[in-house]
Amino acid sequence: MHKEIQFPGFKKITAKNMPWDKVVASGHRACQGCGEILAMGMVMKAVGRDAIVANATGCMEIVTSPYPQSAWECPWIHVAFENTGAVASGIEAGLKALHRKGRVQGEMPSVIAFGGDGATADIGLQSLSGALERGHNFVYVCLDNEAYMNTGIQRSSSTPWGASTTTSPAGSKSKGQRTFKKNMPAIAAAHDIPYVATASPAFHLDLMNKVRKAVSVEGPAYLHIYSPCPTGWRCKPEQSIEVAKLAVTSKVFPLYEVIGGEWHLKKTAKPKPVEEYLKTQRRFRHLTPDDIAIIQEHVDWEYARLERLAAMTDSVEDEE
Ligand SMILES: Cc1ncc(C[n+]2csc(CCOP(=O)(O)OP(=O)(O)O)c2C)c(N)n1
Ligand code: SF4
Repeated sequence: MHKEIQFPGFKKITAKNMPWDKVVASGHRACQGCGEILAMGMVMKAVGRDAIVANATGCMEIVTSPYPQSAWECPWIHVAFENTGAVASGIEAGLKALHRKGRVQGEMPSVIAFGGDGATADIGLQSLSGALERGHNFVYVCLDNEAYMNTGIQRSSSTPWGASTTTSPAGSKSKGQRTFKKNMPAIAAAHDIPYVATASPAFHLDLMNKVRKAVSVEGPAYLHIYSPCPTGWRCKPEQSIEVAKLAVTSKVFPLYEVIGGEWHLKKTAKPKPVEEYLKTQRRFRHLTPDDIAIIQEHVDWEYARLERLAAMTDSVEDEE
């Protein structure tokens, strides 16, 4: 059902008023060209220091917090895969209680939860679903690098069809991952929460303004951020932003928002063939032209479904 959604206090980020403060400091231990750390840095730049972060197990937790060091310049807690949503809920409920009792006053900090695709779409899905359903005022960010990277490139339910991972290896009897990517943003949207969006570090202003909307909206918000992993995808570190851009322009990872049940799609004017995207990564190098045709058909089908959802709410925008 359509709901009128407000973004109180939303302040748009432009190239001119880009915040200087980093919140996630340099000197962390992420690999070169890591899309997750780029995306996480952008999210925190947009949110600012007035935040409490719950960070699930995974690459981003490991590379930013090797004891006794920390890249975090705001309150931060490490959480397990399965309870990220629950811990974020507890932080938000605790803040509300302290506020009610007068023990904290003024603006409440933003509560942000980060998880990889394994943490989000697989192991932590249950507690995330509970947190979304109970309506906690927090932002959940899925940093999607399409596998369990921290433990050595195992497939997740977010791994795309045909990708070779250590647990879906391509070989003479296998084409790699046998299932299509789980549609996690649609699962979040099905909870009827105020705000869901997909974003990419290749479109940094779009990403940061979606973050600003997510923190300003009252209630749960879910952001699904495409995050290239040169180590696991076998692509060049210096090309990870190019890969992220190609994912959007080939319709593999479309950018859209779901605001109060309305789907707003930023349409790709002249889509590139998926083959251009696939050939940037060695995890797809074994695919035959027939396999690529299967992927293209699936991408077109998914995109047409998005267009229909957006058209139902008159929200298809042409590319800028
Ligand atoms: C319940 C549970 N199972 C397995 C592990 C081991 N483990 C630690 S990190 C990780 C992979 C994380 O994958 P993802 O959430 O996609 O994050 P990424 O490392 O790719 O950023 C696994 C399986 C764990 N910590 N807890
Ligand atoms: S393995 Fe991938 S996700 Fe993890 S730090 Fe390296 S590039 Fe980033």
